[in-house]
Amino acid sequence: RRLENDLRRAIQREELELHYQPIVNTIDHRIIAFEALLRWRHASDGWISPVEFIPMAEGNGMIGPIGEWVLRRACQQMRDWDRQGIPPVPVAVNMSALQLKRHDVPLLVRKMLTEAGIPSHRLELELTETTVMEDADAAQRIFSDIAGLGVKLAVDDFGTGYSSLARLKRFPVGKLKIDRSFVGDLAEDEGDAAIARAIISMGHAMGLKVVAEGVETAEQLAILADAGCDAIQGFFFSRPVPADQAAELLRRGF
Ligand code: G
Ligand code: G
Ligand code: MN
Ligand code: NA
Repeated sequence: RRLENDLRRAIQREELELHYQPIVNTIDHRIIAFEALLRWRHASDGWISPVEFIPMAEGNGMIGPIGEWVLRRACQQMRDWDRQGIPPVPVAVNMSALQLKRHDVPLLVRKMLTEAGIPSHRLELELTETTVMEDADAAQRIFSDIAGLGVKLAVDDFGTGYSSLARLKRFPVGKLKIDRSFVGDLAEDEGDAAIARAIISMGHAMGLKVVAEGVETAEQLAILADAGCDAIQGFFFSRPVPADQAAELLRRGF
């Protein structure tokens, strides 16, 4: 397919870009991190969503080079912000299960951090619940090797998969991100509110920080604050924005 061929050339044509969405402290609304979200500006079709091209990349082997590009760009961006004297914040990068199948991923992560001169604790990797719960010993070894570097791990889209609490307890993760499907109707649906509160309590009981995604209204924010949710991400505060706008948000202290 045409798009698939174009994707192979997207990196060298410099059509890929990372946008950054703030993750803010629930209480004082200060930015505690950014999530990096990949964007593809296609020469003739315009912006194409990762929902479309990440599965394509996973199918044609491009996920390797693209994942490497994303890690490098995120680390270089942190370095650039540091050089501009902007207060340092961690950046979270999404990793798909397929990327993590490669046993040399921990080496790659370390290389990107070293190249950019960024301390490992500034980088966070978001893995979906399904990725984390993967059974294979090899996968679990890769996760613990990455965590061993000092890189933080977060479980993304939490609540949509099947979690073994025993595995979660053993897994070297520091953060749960409540999937936005539970946040959208938080103010109207008591069931969703109960699920959000349960995830927050369970996460805290396991010593984890809990972030809610997809927060769009003040009502949702108030319910999550009341439930003790640590941090908030969503259009209520900011959409994902290009790097220069993200830097501006940081400079203003938000
Ligand atoms: O902004 P939003 O439409 O960008 O993202 C859609 C989906 O694409 C989300 O599930 C997000 O996790 C995923 N995604 C965004 N950027 C990346 C990336 O760099 N790598 C991977 N594997 N997934 C990404
Ligand atoms: O799957 P993951 O959580 O990595 O992807 C984050 C996705 O959620 C991205 O597509 C991002 O653009 C989107 N997103 C972030 N905040 C909001 C929000 O407040 N509302 C909605 N509908 N989507 C959001
Ligand atoms: Mn994510
Ligand atoms: Na999510």
